[in-house]
Amino acid sequence: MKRVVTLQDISCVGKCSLTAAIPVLSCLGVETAVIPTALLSTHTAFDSFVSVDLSEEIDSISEQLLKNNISFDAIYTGYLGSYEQVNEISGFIDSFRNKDCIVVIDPAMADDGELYAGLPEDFVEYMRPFTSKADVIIPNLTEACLLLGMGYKEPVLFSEEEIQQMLYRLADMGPEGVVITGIHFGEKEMGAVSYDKKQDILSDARSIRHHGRFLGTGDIFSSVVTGCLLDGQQLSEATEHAVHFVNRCIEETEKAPDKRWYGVNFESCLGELTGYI
Ligand code: PXL
Repeated sequence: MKRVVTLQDISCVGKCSLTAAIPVLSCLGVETAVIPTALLSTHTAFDSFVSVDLSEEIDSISEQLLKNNISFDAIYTGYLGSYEQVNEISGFIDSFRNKDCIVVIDPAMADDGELYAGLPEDFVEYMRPFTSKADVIIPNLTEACLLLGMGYKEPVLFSEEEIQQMLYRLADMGPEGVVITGIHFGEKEMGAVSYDKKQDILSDARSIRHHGRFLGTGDIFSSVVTGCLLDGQQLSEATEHAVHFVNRCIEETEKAPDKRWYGVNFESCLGELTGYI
């Protein structure tokens, strides 16, 4: 069985980051180790929250894992909330990566043209060199613009040509694989685009467009891509599965009478993941 270590926060309530990544990766048949980078009462879209930074714990945890000869088939990072966390995790990657280990970085820091609440304004300056360590990066459209130093505009206003150039430019920054999420294909469809630099393959994956904001879907998306890559799938196939699964989670949420504003009902769909591997 493949083993991934995922490094991101644990939000007590919020249906995101580790509480989404663990069940999704487990259902994809991957042993899921975790390094919680921060403990939050809720994710940062709630009106108020407390956050405890766990950066200082990462070094001693790494040391113990190394002492126990533990290695990973993938290192997957998500939301990081401080410069210290980025620095510590950068060191973690240097210590644990090897030629058989794939590094997936979701530079989760912004959406809808805005940085997440509580992050420092210049956070992208730290995220940019960090993402160059990845084999695969999975930004949403806002994060892709930030990483490239481009202005943001409504997703529907990006042309196909512009999106393609963004994929190439992000791949030039280091990663072999780039997936951009939150792409609009006209008024009725949305999904993701991917570029596999080694194989020179561009692809897209689409589902019907849902209106509204669906928090945590980026974390679910990246977890599906990581699990499918560990299953040996091509980036385009992993992206196709992630778009399909996120669409299913949104459909289930929209039908639920108790739908929660802060996250999607991925729980109802977990059983479907076994069909992806
Ligand atoms: O889903 C991304 C995410 C993860 N973790 C925390 C967040 C967010 C987005 O707002 O605040 C703590």
